[in-house]
Amino acid sequence: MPPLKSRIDDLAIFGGTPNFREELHVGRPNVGQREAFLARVNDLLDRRWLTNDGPFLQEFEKRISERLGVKHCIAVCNATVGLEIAIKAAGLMGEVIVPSFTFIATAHALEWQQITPVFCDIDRATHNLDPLCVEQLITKRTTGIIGVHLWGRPCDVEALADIARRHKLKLLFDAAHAFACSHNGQMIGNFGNAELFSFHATKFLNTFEGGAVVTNNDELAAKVRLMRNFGFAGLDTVMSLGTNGKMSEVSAAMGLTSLESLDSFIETNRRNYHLYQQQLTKAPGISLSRYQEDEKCNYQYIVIEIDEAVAGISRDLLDDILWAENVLTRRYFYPGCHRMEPYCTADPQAHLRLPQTERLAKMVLCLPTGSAISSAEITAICALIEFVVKHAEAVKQRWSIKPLFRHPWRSARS
Ligand code: T4K
Repeated sequence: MPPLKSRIDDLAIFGGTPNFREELHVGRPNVGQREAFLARVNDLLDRRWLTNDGPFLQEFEKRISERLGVKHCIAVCNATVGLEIAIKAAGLMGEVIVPSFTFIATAHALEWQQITPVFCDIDRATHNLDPLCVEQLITKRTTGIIGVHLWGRPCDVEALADIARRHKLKLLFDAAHAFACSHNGQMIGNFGNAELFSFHATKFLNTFEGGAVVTNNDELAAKVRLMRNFGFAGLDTVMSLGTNGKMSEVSAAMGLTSLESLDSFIETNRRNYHLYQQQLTKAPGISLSRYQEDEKCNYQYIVIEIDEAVAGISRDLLDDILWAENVLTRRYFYPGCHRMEPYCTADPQAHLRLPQTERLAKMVLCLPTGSAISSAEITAICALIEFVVKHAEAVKQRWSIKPLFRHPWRSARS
């Protein structure tokens, strides 16, 4: 790493040398014990059993159920298909209330099956569904609520369950971010009618692509299991509509290997989070979203909020500055699902009822963490942010005159 910046001309955005030679990503995969994984790959090749409810898949499902204390785990090829299956199996139709401040998959999984996602505002502090807003959006067509445990921080599970019970709605949780997290001492995976995890490569526990539907409901689990495999029950009997949502053996092998390193992945994330927490104190207007540490957390997202009025710099300019330094920060989940197709055309006024979503979508930035980043790199990222905020006025002025760096995605950005 080159020495830290001392003048604003040293910033790469103005032609200086980038702070980092190699790109630092948000979502760099964690890889567990390579030898253990390769041994499993040899096993599955020797067995010539590559997919369709193989032994690794069954073991993976069992390990997850045990770890979470949940009755059923049905592993799937990715969380999006898992969500689609859970939605179908739970019998959702008409309208379903979801946050807009989430990955687009949450909304698409509904729209894909002609169910209207009704976007609901979030709580300013937790970034999760605001139960008061949920209640206001219930109509005769509403059949369910999908809460998202964003960044792995649990929704207000009790309030949502109460609303669902009173209005006879189904309650699912998109727990894509929340594997290995708990709420009131109980593991995520045990709430609502079913919950859904993602094990995509960018998640702290990965199966390359993958996910799992978990539930304590026997009937729902049986439906999901059938639907994951085209509705087949036996060699030539189809019991229901289904799709191909199966997880392959190589993914399950990666999942088992990842599970063996789970505690060390979490420990690394926890260390990184504390380092960011210690070092981001000197930049006014920059606040780190906190985890509730008396619960189990996976700490997989480092989320900062940039209050432009205090920091003197916008989230987007800070994002550009960091990219120029090879810190590939992400503006998850800008601009909110309601501002993306097909939803913005279907409901162009949705932003009017989503003030917190609109506000946060302009403030939030995710920073790199995980096992691919070192403590020294985190320290350097924090020093960079501090430097930029300290010189915010000069940086802004210089930027308005002669920007040298263009964000590679600038043309696709608003
Ligand atoms: N619900 C929620 C709340 C979700 O966040 C997600 C997924 C889902 C549902 C659906 O789950 P899946 O169907 O995907 O299982 C990434 C992930 O693709 C996506 O899984 C995740 N959420 C989302 C938050 O992040 P992108 O479009 O940002 O991915 P991409 O390709 O830009 O990669 C992110 C960064 O990671 C890049 O800097 C590159 C780096 N990377 C990525 C991959 C795949 C690597 O270094 N190595 C890799 O192998 O969506």
